[in-house]
Amino acid sequence: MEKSSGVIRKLEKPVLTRKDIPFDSALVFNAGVCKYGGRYVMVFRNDYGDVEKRKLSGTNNGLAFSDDGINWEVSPKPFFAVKTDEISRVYDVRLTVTEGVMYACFACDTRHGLRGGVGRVRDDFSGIDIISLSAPDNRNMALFPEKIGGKYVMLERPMPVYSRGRDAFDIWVCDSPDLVYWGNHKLVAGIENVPFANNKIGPAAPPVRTEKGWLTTFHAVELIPGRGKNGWEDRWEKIYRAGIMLLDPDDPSKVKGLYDKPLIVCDRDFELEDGFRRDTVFPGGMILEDDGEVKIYYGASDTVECMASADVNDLINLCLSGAQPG
Ligand code: BMA
Repeated sequence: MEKSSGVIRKLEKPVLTRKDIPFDSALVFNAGVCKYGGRYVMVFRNDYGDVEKRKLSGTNNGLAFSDDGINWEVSPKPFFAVKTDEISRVYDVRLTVTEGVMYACFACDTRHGLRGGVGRVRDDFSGIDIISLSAPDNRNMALFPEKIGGKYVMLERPMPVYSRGRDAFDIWVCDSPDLVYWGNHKLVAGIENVPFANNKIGPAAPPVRTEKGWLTTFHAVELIPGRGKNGWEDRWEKIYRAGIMLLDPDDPSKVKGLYDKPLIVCDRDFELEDGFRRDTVFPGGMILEDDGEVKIYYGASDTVECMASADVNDLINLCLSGAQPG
């Protein structure tokens, strides 16, 4: 079986599964995580439905808190769900604390396309106030934890279906004076820069600042036509792996190094067992601790939420060992 990088240490079980959720829950995954007010805060995606019949009926997002980043207490009610005539659901939240304020980037399904949202998490955790929604289609966004050159900065993954073909998506960066008006879009990395992707790549957890630059995970998708049944659906032909790269501290459109092999793959039974979409790793949270430990939170098989850790210098060295695209 394909293995995660040797620098990665995984916990022996997921940090959150549907069994931990005090409300209707079938799949718990793709969480955003940050440190705020001395605690760890998580917003996780919760797809609910009938697990026995393998039928999903909706999505909301739950909230959880932790003192150590490993043991989580889940709030009793769903935290963030939007359903209007226009918006059918919001999901895959990534949390970033910038200048002491907690923001959330999230995906938003609408009648007129897939949009990426930026919102402010209320101080009393009563919800998220939406600040801006991107033009469609663009739903994978991750905000940097600091302004650069006086501007908010965000990684994003526009979806140029008309010109690039289905699913040929890359990682871009843009900036904004106010989190509403986004511009100055630049390409960060293309699919061709990631040897283990043939389909699409996209931002994962919000970047963390290190002495060598912005360290950031990304998701990389390999499509294997004919791979067949790998989960609940009749067909799941994609493999989602997590990669890692290092971006220039002052100009994050410049890649200082990109590790040319997968960082995290699904290689544990608890990541695969009864998985909705097996072999899917989707990181949404990354925390750099004072002692150099990096915690990476990722959805596994679109079914459970897991955590792995690594030493920050090991991750930087991996990026610099395969230094491209330059
Ligand atoms: C993407 C998103 C993610 C999901 C992934 C794999 O397109 O929908 O939420 O984890 O597919 O199913």
